[in-house]
Amino acid sequence: MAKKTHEPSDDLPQGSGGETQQRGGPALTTNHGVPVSDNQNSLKAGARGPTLLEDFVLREKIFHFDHERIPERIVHARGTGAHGYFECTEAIPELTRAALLQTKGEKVPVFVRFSTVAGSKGSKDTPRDVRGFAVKFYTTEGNWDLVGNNIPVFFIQDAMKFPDLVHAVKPEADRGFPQAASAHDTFWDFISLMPESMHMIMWAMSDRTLPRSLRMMEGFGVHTFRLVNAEGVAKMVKFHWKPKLGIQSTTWDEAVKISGADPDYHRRDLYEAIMAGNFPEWELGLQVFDEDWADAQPYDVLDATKLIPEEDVPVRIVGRMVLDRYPDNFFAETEQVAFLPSNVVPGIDFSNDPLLQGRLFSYLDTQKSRLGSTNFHQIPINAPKCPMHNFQRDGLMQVMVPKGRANYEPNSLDAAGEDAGPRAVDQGFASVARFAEPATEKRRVRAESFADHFSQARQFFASQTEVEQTHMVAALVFELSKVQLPHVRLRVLAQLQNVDPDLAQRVADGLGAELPPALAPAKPPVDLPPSDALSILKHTPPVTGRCLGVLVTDGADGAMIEALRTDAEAAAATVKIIAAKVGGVTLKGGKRLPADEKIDGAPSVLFDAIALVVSEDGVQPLLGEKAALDFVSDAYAHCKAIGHTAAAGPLLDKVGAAPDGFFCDLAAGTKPLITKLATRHWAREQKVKLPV
Ligand code: HDE
Repeated sequence: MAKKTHEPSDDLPQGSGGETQQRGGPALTTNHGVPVSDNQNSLKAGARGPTLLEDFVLREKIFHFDHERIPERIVHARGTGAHGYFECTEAIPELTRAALLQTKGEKVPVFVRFSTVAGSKGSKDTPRDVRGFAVKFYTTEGNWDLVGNNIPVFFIQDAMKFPDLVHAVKPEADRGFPQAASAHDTFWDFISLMPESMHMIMWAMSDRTLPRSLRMMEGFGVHTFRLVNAEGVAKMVKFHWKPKLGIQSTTWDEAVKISGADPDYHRRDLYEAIMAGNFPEWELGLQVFDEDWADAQPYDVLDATKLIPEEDVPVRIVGRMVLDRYPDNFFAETEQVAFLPSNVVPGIDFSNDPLLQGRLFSYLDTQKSRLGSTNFHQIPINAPKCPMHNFQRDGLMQVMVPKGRANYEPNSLDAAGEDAGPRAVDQGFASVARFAEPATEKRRVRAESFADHFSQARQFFASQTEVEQTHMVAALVFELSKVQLPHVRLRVLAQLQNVDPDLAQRVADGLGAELPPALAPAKPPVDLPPSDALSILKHTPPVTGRCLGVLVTDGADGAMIEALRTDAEAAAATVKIIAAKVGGVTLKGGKRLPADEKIDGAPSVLFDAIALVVSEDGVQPLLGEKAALDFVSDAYAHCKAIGHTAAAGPLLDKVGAAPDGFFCDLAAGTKPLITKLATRHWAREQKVKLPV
């Protein structure tokens, strides 16, 4: 290897062709441990001759690369995850013998994966979609996987329909699009023929499917499960995750623009928060009830299209979960993590929910095909963190090396002084008798108690604020406008009639369609009392974890920028500086301030509120910069708080941003802007949108 001194002038060791030949650090080896002498050049017959088959270093490297991808998940392919811990904050031995809920203060490690449902692995983070919320608890009695969503109900009641649902929402089979979108014919065709989906559709068309951050979503186990105590007494339970940061969503227009500006918006947000030490946190809550209570309800607790209003069974908080470590390697951990709803621990059991029962089969099966081996449980992210012994042996990619010859049981090898292997234990997992179903014949039927498809859908709509209802109408109008088959649109409208005639009329008006009569419901809906827990906007989230985008120019007031930063940090929020050039600006007084982002790389959709800290001279060039004008007009249209200096006037005027209660004159102080970081001025929406 020659050390050349001609360009490039830095100190990189170079080979004879000028290629960088790095040295130092641990030895680079093949997968079999053989040290490699050259990581730049394949073995050739002469400098310009053919490459030799003998080159095992090249062949191994390329062979491994060729197989780097594994099949993506059939659904929930796009996701991101984090490590953390679960801490029991209230011991509940009277309800469950699950080890992780026996002692207040006891912690177990967790791994969480958040996901979208419909898009493939490389799709954007912010489609209108349900989010997966899957938690693996590594308990002292094995792994418990709570594989839930950010919505407490589901589209279908029976596992038999899941492949149809997923086929319908995925890109259409003939054309291969649209990607990560439900706004197309086949999805709405299916939905319009599945009245049981209407409750979930209300949630899906609400702002819940446009989360501002994965840290600001609720999570739900969806199905009814059971808790079993040491005496074998079982209660029914629904699991809830309540985010410490409250729930917040973006607007649809924002989500669309974020997709372009930063398709990794949610994973970046999670990464940045954890790396900055702002660990996301949720409380684990339970709704516990018994079978007699369940039998007295007008809906069936085994029906995954129904929820239990929190007003009827309050959510009891028993633990908290903190995500404090981002994975070291995305593939090894987030991609290879395999969740199984069938992973429960002693003290937790299933219900007869037919959707859950189907899932108990599906996930084990999918993991075997996705990860390629029955030994997928040995991958570190999937392996239990408690002792694990059994007589299962061999298989593709077995990495454990079991000792001795006891690979069967019963055996008496111990009588000969050999290791006889593990034995079943009295305290092991034992299923408790399920709900007694009097009829015992085998039947393919849907229980009549599953037939009311509309009452809770109506309750959800009625529980929303006017703003949220308007967003739902707009979402339905948007999605159905993308449906090209007129009869499908009409059938959805006919279904919506059963949810709420006013909603149906508004959607019909938005489409410019005649409202058809209601389809006959299997069971006429009833009016249920509204539930505040179902609304996002009836609750005010904290400012913690929000991000302020500060647009600065030359001549800007450095003290004001510092004050914004100090106030934001005091509220556990962050600030990003945006300027015309990423090198930054020269502040009043001559000091330089570097920028975090260049203006066209950081549109205001990426921030919770904006501040325009500009000088009179500095603002002039921005008046001719579309990205700067969009920065302001989008923040205005998305109802965000706008902090400004007097010099920002021309910028605000040029985009027609008329001052209102969410305009903050920064000369009068920086704190008022920070207090508005987590909320929006929804009244403004009427000024920038046609009514729906
Ligand atoms: Fe899933 N689901 N699902 N699902 N699901 C999968 O498993 C399936 C359902 C959920 O981050 C797959 O590992 C069936 C409900 C999440 O890795 C697959 C049925 C809920 C994740 C599968 C359902 C979920 C999945 C695809 C109906 C909310 C991502 C890859 C019977 C409670 C987990 C995989 C992760 C993933 C099947 C219904 C949530 C194909 C058959 C209801 C969060 O096995």
